[in-house]
Amino acid sequence: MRISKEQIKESNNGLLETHKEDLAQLCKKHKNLEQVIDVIAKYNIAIPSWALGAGGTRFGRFGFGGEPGNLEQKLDDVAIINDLTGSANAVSLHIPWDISEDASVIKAKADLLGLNFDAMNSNTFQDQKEQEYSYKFGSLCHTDKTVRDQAVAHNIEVIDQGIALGSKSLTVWLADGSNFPGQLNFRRAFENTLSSLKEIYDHLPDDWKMFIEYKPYEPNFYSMVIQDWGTSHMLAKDLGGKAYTLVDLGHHLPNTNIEQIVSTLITRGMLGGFHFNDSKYGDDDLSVGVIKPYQLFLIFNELVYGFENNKANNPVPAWMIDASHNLKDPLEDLIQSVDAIETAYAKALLIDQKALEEAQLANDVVAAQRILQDAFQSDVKTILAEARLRNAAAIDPVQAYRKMDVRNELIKERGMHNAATGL
Ligand code: PSV
Ligand code: MN
Repeated sequence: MRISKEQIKESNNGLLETHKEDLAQLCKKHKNLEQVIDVIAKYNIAIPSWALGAGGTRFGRFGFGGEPGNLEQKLDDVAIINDLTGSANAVSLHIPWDISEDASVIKAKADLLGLNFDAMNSNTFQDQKEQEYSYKFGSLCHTDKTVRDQAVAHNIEVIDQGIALGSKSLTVWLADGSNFPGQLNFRRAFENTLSSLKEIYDHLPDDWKMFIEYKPYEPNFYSMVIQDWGTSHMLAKDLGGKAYTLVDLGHHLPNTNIEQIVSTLITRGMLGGFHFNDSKYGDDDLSVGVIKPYQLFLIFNELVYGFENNKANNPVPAWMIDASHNLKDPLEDLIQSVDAIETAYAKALLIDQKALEEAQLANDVVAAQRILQDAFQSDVKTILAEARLRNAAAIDPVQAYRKMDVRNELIKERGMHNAATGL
């Protein structure tokens, strides 16, 4: 199904008047309001193809009616999110979960829907049916060169698929590591990983980027070969100028200061990509902003500051959601995540950076805190609504989605028992 411009207009009708009044009020309050609205209106976040169906845990998965059963239907779902929010014009594919049999058909469909292909994600953390060698003891780090070669070949295949779709980047996340002390030799695992990554990197077109994602634990619980941003940064530096670190918000030990990591990476020109999600305990993959919205705001503060003072010529990161859940309607959930990301971004854009710098230089801790908290406590709903209106999207996307009864339309179209590929 496709949402029409008329449906969106209709959903906005009852909300327009109040919105205009709110906007007029807000204009009086913030000097840089127009600029903030403009940034938010132009901002886009890639939707992960694997989050469009019901997620699961290792204990179970509860299906959801009208799930997309193939890649074409997943694109339709991303278009629904994009039409409603005006901020999700890209999809990030996980291969082989979302392999496209005929890339030209998929590309044509995406073009028609106004969607791009963001980073391609390889998968050497699961064995596939037709696969010759197992990744049980690792992939790019494996002790056996034949297994490493197979994992390298898979990544090269993913790059080739991405080229056909118009993507410009590859995200490598490795589950490689060990569950027991002594199981692997750290040094050998690192060297093997680096030389495998070099082979993949050599295949990367000049205008592509490689993002190296780190994670401290899971699925391995004693060691992960790429456990932290430092390891990722080291690997990227050894590979060359097209390799960057990717920060997944769920891939840190509890209470890690992620905003400081973000700042350091931008300072060094090494922040390539972002996976947004939220967590209470580990890599919980909860909807963005549900647990630690202040942390997300502080991360955006570093992003805003980092890109305004971008001496290292850091490219604009690939922004992606990486959440998965087993309770909510995935489309409503993704809309909520897009909303939370933009909320944090808009609040960070309201920070008076000049005043903050003055407070910092004067060591006025109280003033610095007030400046941050003033921005965090600002209500930015109207800013997001105005940005959406300018993109011909819905003022309140979740409400519009419900009013249009999208899920039931999808169930009518696809049935109750379509199961999406993915986690
Ligand atoms: C691993 O936890 C990860 O964050 C990687 O990005 C994977 O590709 C993705 O999750 C799968 O959901
Ligand atoms: Mn991730």
